[in-house]
Amino acid sequence: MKYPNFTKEHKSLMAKYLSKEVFEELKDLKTPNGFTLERAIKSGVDNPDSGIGVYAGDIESYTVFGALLDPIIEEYHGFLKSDIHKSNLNPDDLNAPNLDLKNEYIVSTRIRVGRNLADFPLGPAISKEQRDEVEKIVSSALNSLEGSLEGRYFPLLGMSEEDRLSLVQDHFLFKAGDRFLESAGLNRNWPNGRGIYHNNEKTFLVWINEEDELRIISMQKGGDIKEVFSRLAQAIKELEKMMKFAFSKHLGYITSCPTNLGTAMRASVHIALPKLAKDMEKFKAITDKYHLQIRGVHGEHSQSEGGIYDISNKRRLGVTEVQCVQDMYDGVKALIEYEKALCD
Ligand code: ADP
Ligand code: DAR
Repeated sequence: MKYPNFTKEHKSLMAKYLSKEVFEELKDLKTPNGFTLERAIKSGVDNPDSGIGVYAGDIESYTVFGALLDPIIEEYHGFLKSDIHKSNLNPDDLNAPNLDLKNEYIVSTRIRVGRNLADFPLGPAISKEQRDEVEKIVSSALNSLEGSLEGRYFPLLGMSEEDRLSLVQDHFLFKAGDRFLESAGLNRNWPNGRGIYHNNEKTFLVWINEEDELRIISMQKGGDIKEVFSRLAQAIKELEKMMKFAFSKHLGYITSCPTNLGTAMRASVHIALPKLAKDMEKFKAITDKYHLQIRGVHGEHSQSEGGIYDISNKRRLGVTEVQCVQDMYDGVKALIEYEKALCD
């Protein structure tokens, strides 16, 4: 492996921290699953517009390639090698009375976590056989759920393109063909081993083998953030009775992308802020103050439509799940108050 030919366009944290010295230290190392530095950084080398530019192939990647990943995690999350991650999924600790009882602003609420099975590699290093085994284990566990979580698993293999596009358009299913995931080896054998589970009300969903082996999702129309969080917490508790997730005391829940480590949680609302949208400087000042991220209505790398924005927590590691949701809630409360003030 040769040192990558970085250009001035390569602005990722990987390009920033992969010095020649770190490269020489790591270039010949392999994890127990045979994952190499070359595979870890391929997405960031192929896609100069990457923000992070590196994916882990297994939990061991975070120690074997620590000379590169530790400074990236420290800069992105403000989280030191010596720090310990704490988890709290108790909805009773969330202070979140409904912000929008008249449904004037919040179109929908969605809270998701990423999870990976403890006894398997992560997506970038997993084999086809292993990924198919993950699909079998997780889908059979999901199909055994009862009560409000009861539903059905739909494999992508054999799904009509019409049904797939309809699920994507309804914001229920992941899009295919992300170039960052492609370079990271996360789209290998597509669509084998991928699919979606949803309960009968389509308020509880699980993606299998997209960027992580599970994306556990609770979502519904409107702004009852606490109800969405409570459903997610209940679902995670049920699933943890049936499978063991990759976790470390230092990094929390282990994910393929370092940005999702810790809680692996993104709590978002789709919210209409037509007045504030005309003052993006003020908009961004508020989202920065409350550690929030702005995305478009079709998720990452998409644009807003009709003045509706996807607003979510940015912090995932070194904060608890309750704090992630509280970040989002408190920020959305401030955004709505400012939007109302602009209408007065
Ligand atoms: P993730 O949240 O899993 O990291 P994305 O940001 O790409 O992934 O979003 C995945 C899908 O979830 C997209 O179709 C997006 O429109 C949808 N989505 C995200 N937040 C919400 C929300 N609050 N309400 C409805 N759909 C949402
Ligand atoms: N393409 C990666 C994405 C980083 C965060 N988003 C994730 N994990 N979906 C990058 O380095 O920009």
